[in-house]
Amino acid sequence: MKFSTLCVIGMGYIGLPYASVFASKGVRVTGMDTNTAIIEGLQAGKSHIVEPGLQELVVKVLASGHLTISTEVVSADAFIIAVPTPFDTDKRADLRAVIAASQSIVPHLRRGNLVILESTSPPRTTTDVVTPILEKSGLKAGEDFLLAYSPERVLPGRILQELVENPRVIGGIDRSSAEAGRDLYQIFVQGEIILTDATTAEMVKLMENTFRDINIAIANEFSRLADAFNVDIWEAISIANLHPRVQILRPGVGVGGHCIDVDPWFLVEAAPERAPLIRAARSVNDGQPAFLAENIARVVGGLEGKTIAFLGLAFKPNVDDVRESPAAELVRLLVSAGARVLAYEPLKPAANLQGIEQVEHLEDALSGAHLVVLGVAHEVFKALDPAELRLKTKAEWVYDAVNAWDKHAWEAAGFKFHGLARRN
Ligand code: SAJ
Repeated sequence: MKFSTLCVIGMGYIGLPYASVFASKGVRVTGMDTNTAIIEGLQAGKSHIVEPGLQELVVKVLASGHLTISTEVVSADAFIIAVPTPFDTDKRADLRAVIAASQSIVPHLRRGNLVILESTSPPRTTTDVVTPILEKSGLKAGEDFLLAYSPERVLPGRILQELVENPRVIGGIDRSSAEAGRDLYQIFVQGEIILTDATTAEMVKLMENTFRDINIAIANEFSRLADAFNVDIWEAISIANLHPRVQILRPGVGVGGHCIDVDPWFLVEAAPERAPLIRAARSVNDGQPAFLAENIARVVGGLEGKTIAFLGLAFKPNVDDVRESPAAELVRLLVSAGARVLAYEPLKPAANLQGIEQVEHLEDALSGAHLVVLGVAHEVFKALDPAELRLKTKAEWVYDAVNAWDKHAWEAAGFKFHGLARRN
């Protein structure tokens, strides 16, 4: 099948990069979003997402006329739904955006069109939720139009590279839909394209992120055990990982973002009695900020009256995304334990996070601090020189929650150095 026009619904972390890459390959793309602030920014050539290479690409495809930004869905050969699927307070998938996006396609759906759902969704969403909505058009899925689920699997920070190079799974509601999906993504995907059915593709996506969540949970649990036995967890992991079939991930502040800490719940929700391990891993990872807050309090002899310079609010290193950030959760716990915390996030200097006092300059955080906590291993923080920091703060302690700093260098600069499960 040939595709010359495409409408991408949702101009977020996934939709915008995809729309831009398709446009750069000569497809006429309309990028649609309901958020007028995002649309106005994009129309003015400003990407609202910090991702290497994206701003330049957006400017280029807008200028070439291949990408048009709109608040309306338009007719096209293919539609991609790339809207958020968060969970609600009961940890159940909130599919309102997927439902609204599907409904918005109905008036524009024509015979021969292809619709792709990319948003991470609970098993059977494509067949049981999206299909009946699209069929309100009077057209029949599989007969009159094609429908597939194709999960995005790109890593924030490497999106433009991974969306081209990663293997791509396309789950059709029937074989022709999967094949049409392959024809669409072949426009730029260089990785292997694997065809399957829609529900398998939905489950594959959830299994990938759940697998990672459980692996991070065991790393976090090991860090707590190492702390109890006064073992340096980083040394222990590096030795264990010499085993040819062991690959322990990194313990840290916890798991955040909008994927790995959300997606496992979609499996729990679908069959709670069958997913005890997934639920347990979630609670270990969700509990990691509290473990660290207690650990930090112990190191400095209580937090009441202490001022902390806290470095990093993003959900992981080298991204500006602060959604569901475990570092932000740790800040809130330190505050509720009595500390004054001045948080510094160079990649998002004004994140406006509830309950968090953020400063724009590192110096403002450091000047009155008793303790410096490293919460996110951004490259800019790794590059800090302890001797230079010594001149900017009277802080007695340094606490590295993410194993990014060299203990000896900080001690040589006159700090008392502690970290997550570093031997005392
Ligand atoms: N983290 C650790 N220790 C580790 C690795 C990660 O504590 O060893 C933490 C991070 O700091 C962060 C969280 O886990 O808070 C998640 O970060 P991540 O880099 O593991 O993953 P995401 O959320 O940026 O992207 C994941 C990826 N999924 C997998 O690697 C299986 C990505 O490929 C998916 O496309 C993405 O979720 C998504 O959108 O679903």
